[in-house]
Amino acid sequence: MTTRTTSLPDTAPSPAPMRHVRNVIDGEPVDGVRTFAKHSPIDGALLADVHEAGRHEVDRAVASARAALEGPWGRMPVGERATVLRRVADAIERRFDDLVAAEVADTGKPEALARDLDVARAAANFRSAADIISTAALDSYLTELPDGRRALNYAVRKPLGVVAVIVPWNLPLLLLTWKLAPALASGNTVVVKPSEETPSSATLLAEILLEAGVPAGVMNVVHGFGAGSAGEFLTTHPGVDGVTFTGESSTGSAIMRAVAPRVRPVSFELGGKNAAVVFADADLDAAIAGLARSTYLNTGQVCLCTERIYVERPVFDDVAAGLAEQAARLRLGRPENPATTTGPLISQQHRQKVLSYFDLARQEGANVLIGGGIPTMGDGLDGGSWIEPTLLTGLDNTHRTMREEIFGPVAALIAFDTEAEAIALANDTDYGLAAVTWTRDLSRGHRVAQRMRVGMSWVNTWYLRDLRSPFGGMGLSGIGREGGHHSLEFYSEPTNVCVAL
Ligand code: NAD
Ligand code: 6OD
Repeated sequence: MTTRTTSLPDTAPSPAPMRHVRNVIDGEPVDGVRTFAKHSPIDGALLADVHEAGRHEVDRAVASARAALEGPWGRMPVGERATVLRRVADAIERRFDDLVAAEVADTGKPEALARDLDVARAAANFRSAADIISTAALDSYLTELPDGRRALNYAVRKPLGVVAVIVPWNLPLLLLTWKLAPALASGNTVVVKPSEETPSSATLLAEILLEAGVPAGVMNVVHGFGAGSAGEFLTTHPGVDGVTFTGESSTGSAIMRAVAPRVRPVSFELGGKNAAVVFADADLDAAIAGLARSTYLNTGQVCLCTERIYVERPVFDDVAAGLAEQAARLRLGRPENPATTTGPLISQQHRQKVLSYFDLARQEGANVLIGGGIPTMGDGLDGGSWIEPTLLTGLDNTHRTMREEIFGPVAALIAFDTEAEAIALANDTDYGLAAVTWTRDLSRGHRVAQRMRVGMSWVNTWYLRDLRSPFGGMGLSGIGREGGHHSLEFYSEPTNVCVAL
């Protein structure tokens, strides 16, 4: 065990008052059938009691969404809807600090990260969806048949209907708004089921939407768990027209089974076991800094994070040493301390899972270059779910550590000798979400990036986003793409109209 506290003195804030997080149905706070406790990942303190929705509350939420769909929202002209979405973005910016506080309390992530990534993206997601729906085109054809008949074919976009939006805990507001904004832009109404670990920002967002003039019932929020709880009640509900889900691949599989009897569309953003490939000609300083970011951002709890690093043999030792040095520089600590780079894992349960992979890696023969355990934090933080940023070598693709998603601050380095071998190693996975290639040879960068069997392939950068570009995964990493017109395709039902001329 090592000690990893921030070098600056931390300021322990006075304990926040206990919060009560309720469901939001038809614009009103609604009690659940029982409550469950939400603990702080920072120090383990009890943060809130959360009202768990039962079948009855889920029924009410779906009925409220249906009524709103059939009301003015479902019939609102696109331009007007886009204006409302822009007002939501403005309202998010007005309530920026409240959203940051909610996100930081639930996740323990550094405040700067919540500001720069999570909450900033929430506003951007709404503006982007407003722009995209305002300029979205659909097919139209002038049809001329050999027998002389002529017709005008054109498609009109209708909402999918009442959409279940089920999201995880790692980037709660970013991932919720990434789905919610295009769903609303397309005229749908929604029932959101946030993660049981992060109930706060979704609840606050529902309030913000009402403030911005979105009618009650357009966004409902139900809290709870998956099987036997709100998640299952929602995905099996006959009034739900489609499910958009981000989370673990095994949960995606359970949701697919839940909707199968009613043949409803699903959009899945699932797990990953993402590879980075570093060629010997890469700008090594940039590559090492990029790898540190792609491995450790958000304590490794981003679906796009790198867990497998393939390095061309001549630079293997330099990359391993450089990345271990970067990991050693990370500062674990309180979110409000500007020196903090790295927060805790989301929960004790998730830490147990990540630690079990550290044990497995050792059993499989890994060398632990840095980390591999629980840090001693002091300052009242040892009840939190802190973990050491970790780097491994000595494994190969046959080991479970290299095949299963860990979702923590850990990656393993493996050497390769040829470009073909690097591509084969990177593609040797059941997942297919994201990859990164580091090289100064841009021809090779394009060539390798295109051969990666993933939905997102970066070259000399990572997690640089254009919100219009397609986002999603192959294999165990998901079904469908989100972003720009790709999102609109999931959230809309086009109807073709054919008029004889
Ligand atoms: P999870 O699958 O455990 O939970 C996600 C959500 O699904 C939660 O709201 C949960 O309550 C709900 N849920 C769980 N079981 C359910 C069921 N049977 N029916 C309905 N709902 C159910 O995932 P998590 O642990 O919250 O998040 C981490 C996972 O999410 C990782 O695997 C990560 O890779 C993945 N993820 C993927 C992306 C992406 O874009 N591909 C983005 C973020 C996270
Ligand atoms: O940036 C995004 O739009 C996005 N969907 C990120 C997903 C990150 C996964 O944890």
